[in-house]
Amino acid sequence: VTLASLTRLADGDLAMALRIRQLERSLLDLYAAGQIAGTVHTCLGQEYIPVALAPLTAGDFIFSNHRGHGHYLAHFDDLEGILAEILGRHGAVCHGVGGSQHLFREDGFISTGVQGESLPVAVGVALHFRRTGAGRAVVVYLGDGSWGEGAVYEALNLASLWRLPVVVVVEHNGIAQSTPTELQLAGTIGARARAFDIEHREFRTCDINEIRAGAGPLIDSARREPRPIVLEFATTRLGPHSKGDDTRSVQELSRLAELDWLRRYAAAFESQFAAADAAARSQLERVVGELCARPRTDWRPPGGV
Ligand SMILES: Cc1ncc(C[n+]2csc(CCOP(=O)(O)OP(=O)(O)O)c2C)c(N)n1
Ligand SMILES: [Mg+2]
Repeated sequence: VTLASLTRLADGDLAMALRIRQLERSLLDLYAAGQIAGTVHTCLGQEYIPVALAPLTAGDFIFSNHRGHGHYLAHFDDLEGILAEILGRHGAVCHGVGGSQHLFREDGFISTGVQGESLPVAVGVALHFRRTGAGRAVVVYLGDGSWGEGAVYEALNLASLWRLPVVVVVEHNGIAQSTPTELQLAGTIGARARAFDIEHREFRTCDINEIRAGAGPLIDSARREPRPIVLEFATTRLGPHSKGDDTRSVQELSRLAELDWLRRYAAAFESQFAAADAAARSQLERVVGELCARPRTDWRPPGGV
């Protein structure tokens, strides 16, 4: 991540990025309070990536991973649906049976907790889009660690060979659970993409406006030609892998906190930030309160199991 200065965001973009930040903070609190069954992986520090990409990929099909709350919220702006899903309350986007890691919307979103599973499936969907002339792309969010899965390379091969509209978004936060990337990844993701004749672009900035300007034409060309592309983001995982399981040193965590886009944005655009931050906090407080008062989901598959 570079420390280059950030440009002023549209109010809507800032609101969304802060809504994601507050959702993730609320989830860690709710987990600690025993309100969540299963697990959560938060995207603290990475919020700006899906916020930047969402308007560039409207109408496309999003494949997300275990760290997908921000992806879902940025692409569908459905705070109640995801929070109800994770809390297992009425109004949940998948009846409360998917939880944090397995979200699904027929109109364009699916996530999985299985690393490396999504890209082959996404390539199949992209083949369908290409054959039917749907004019849609698939967008696949992957972590750096998931480049250790062999299925990723079979999928890249076919996506390139068959010229499929696949936008691979790599959130390279330098770590996979507890393994630093330099201990598990030989070479670079860029070189791996190029080995399949796939264009790769790396973004080291946290500036949403700059990311959009750079990624927009590439995503359009992936959809139009069509062809696969890889967009890699150098980013920071500020929180634990999941809950309370951060293996990094205090020094490393404070170094990363210095890079936090939010902290830097707050210093640069004080009054805009203060208003948006207060609004996001009160929105989360209100929605969490409302949802915790709702009955639990009791959905069963039609016909029973
Ligand atoms: C096939 C498979 N192996 C292992 C795991 C356990 N696991 C969950 S997340 C994770 C690390 C993923 O790292 P990365 O892809 O860099 O994403 P990040 O968590 O950093 O966002 C692992 C090993 C899993 N979910 N699926
Ligand atoms: Mg990672």
